[in-house]
Amino acid sequence: MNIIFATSNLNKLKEIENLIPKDINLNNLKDLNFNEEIPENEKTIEGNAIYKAKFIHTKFNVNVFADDTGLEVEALNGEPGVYSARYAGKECNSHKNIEKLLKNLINNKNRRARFKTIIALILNGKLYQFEGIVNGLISHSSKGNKGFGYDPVFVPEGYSKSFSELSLYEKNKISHRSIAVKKLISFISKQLN
Ligand code: ITT
Repeated sequence: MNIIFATSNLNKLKEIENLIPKDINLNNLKDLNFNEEIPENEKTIEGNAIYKAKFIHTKFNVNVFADDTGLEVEALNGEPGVYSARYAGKECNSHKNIEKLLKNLINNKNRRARFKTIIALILNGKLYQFEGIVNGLISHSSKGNKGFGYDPVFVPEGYSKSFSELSLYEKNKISHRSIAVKKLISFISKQLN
């Protein structure tokens, strides 16, 4: 079966490539010659995931899934959440987003946070959703050089290292994205059999 992963984030693509079994032929937006950013204007992570999947399905009429992910920090009432990508404003990048996050949490003892991924799948015209959550703590400074986004400041529950200090293999054992992707694969595999 052919399926498109509707993302322009190559790190996400790299993370999930190893998880997808051989009987699912994973393609990406470049394979469709689509090089634009899909707009993300919805107010929820679910809304953005569904919007991205529907956008590509409407344009290309293909089986497609999209991932929207947010970092929800308890002491910040769930922020940056759906605004994780542009937390530090329009001209932001991961470094600036992390800087703002650490500043907003300065002197705050409650470091509890979670990553939440929603995958929206459109298979044969029908919409399905899969969720993955990992709990953890926000560290006081960036640690490690692997991964992407907020990985340098996210220490998953039960670990003393940040996601950026873990290998891709180790992150994939426990991450929000891998939990959602495993549910997606299990669902698709049942449709194939
Ligand atoms: P898409 O093309 O798939 O939309 P994106 O980078 O815009 O790619 P999201 O909106 O889902 O993806 O991501 C929101 C933000 O959360 C963005 O700043 C990412 O860097 C960050 N993020 C997403 N997944 C992450 C992960 O596994 N670890 C750390 N940060 C992550």
